[in-house]
Amino acid sequence: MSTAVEDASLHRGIDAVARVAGDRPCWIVPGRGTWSFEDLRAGAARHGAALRAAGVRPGDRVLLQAGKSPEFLLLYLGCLHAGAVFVPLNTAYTPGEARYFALDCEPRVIVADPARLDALAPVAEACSAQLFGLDGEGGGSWSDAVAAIGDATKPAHAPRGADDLAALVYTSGTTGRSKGAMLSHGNLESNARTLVALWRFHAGDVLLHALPVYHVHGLFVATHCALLAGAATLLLPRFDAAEVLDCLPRSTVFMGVPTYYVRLLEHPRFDRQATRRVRVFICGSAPLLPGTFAEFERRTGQRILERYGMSEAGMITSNPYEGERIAGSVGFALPDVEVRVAGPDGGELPRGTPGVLEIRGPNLFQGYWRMPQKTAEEFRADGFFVTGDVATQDATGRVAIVGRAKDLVISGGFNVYPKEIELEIDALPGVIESAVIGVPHPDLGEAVVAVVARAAGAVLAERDVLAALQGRLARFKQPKRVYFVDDLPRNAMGKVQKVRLREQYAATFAG
Ligand code: MLC
Ligand code: AMP
Repeated sequence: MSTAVEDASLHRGIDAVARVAGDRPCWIVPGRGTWSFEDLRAGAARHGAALRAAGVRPGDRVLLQAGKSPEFLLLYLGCLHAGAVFVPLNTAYTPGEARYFALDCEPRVIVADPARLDALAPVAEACSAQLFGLDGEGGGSWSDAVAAIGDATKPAHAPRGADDLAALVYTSGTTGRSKGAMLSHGNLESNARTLVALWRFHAGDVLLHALPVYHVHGLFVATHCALLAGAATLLLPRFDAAEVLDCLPRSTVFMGVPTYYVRLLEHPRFDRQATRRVRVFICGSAPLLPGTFAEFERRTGQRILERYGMSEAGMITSNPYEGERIAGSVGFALPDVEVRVAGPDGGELPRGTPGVLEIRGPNLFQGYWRMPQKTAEEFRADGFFVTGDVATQDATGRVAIVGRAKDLVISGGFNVYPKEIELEIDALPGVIESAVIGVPHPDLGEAVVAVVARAAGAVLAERDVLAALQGRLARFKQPKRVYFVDDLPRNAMGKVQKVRLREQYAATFAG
């Protein structure tokens, strides 16, 4: 915690917009109702007060693993109000996985879906956290705690410096251990304001929000853009193509991962008429296939605006709002972000040569939580961060992501780190070793496949491997197929040749 001279709390920025927006709708939840910007202001203050009442002090972590709802977002805003560090967790994580995150970030408060409270009770006890429930309808003991805050209680928000932490977002690593990316108030606000200007967000917009709110895409990019523009958000609990289609005529902006666009295009109703009010469709988190981009333009007459980002930096590059949006390109560095395509020593490569993308800017995170060594390894001496994404940049500065130096699978927009799954599979009796890869999947972009070297005579079938992973790993990380081999292919250095495996199993989900 720093002694903030100047208050640079993101709460202040959002609250200033909300005060002006007043009674205008902020979140519209079909089937539940509408929350105005004034409701948001009051809610953020109440949730902040309830956090304080639960013992949360500025800089303390608050871990949330619950369904998407206005209350989820109010708790996030309450954290900003109280100066706490918000730690959102994917709802698909098992209690075992949640335990790892909790022990790592040592939250003062854990709020989780009521159905998970029994499983999480030992976790909360292990890290001396208070445990509350919050369901997708806004009910649960957390809401009771918020309701118990009297109307007369109007605490001032906690002032925060630009470098003070606002959130920890867990992102896995090549070692299989997840790292908490420390995002500051300054990181989040600068990135959001840049995007509001670049994508021309304004108070008349209606953002259709179908993304999960525990990741950078749905929580920061989508939510912050609408809030800081004073725009309304149609908040859907999850992505459902038919429901999105129903809401599009009331919307002006849509954001999604490539799978959303693939699924929308499967609907015959998805056409020019259905999309006529939407001024921009934004896509990211995983590569958008040129075929999807082209088919989208054919059907709607609009070009998807693809952008590129990551948990450690929010958004980094974007195709232009005005100007050409090109398939296979993620556009240009954001106005306040520097990018360079570099070789292994960090030296910039000639334009057109593929290399690892390195970035620097006010959006760049403060390092990995309690991992100074790991943080130092990922930064160059001049402050550039090594993304692990392989890119090219053309003469005009346009960036294309052409591969990944990091061993990562992106399935339906969720990151899966093979090492984590390999460690689980390798521990099974009868397994010599395993290699987990991503192969093309028509719906998810990539799907997780495990290739397992089985010991001679071992009786181990695909269903045994899958059954063993059940309950240990979130479902989206579990392989969609398991193949058995005698030996994994290796190069002269003895390294498993995943490229060969990806080629060999590329057609697993074809057709
Ligand atoms: C769900 N399942 C998945 C999956 N999502 N499997 C693999 N990959 C996924 N992404 C599995 C479930 O475990 C279940 O398995 C089955 O699919 C059906 O579950 P579901 O919940 O009904 O799935 P569905 O609602 O269709 O979800 C798919 C999806 C969702 C694509 C709509 O995953 C999604 O919203 N993804 C968005 C992720 C996202 O926001 N990423 C942003 C990261 S931020 P079974 O076997 O039990 O039936 C980031 C930075 C940046 O990357 O640049 O933005
Ligand atoms: P995460 O760590 O979950 O934030 O995921 C970030 C990663 O998603 C990046 O490092 C990229 O590998 C990938 N990514 C995000 N946007 C794009 C995009 N438009 N095209 C290709 N990959 C992307």
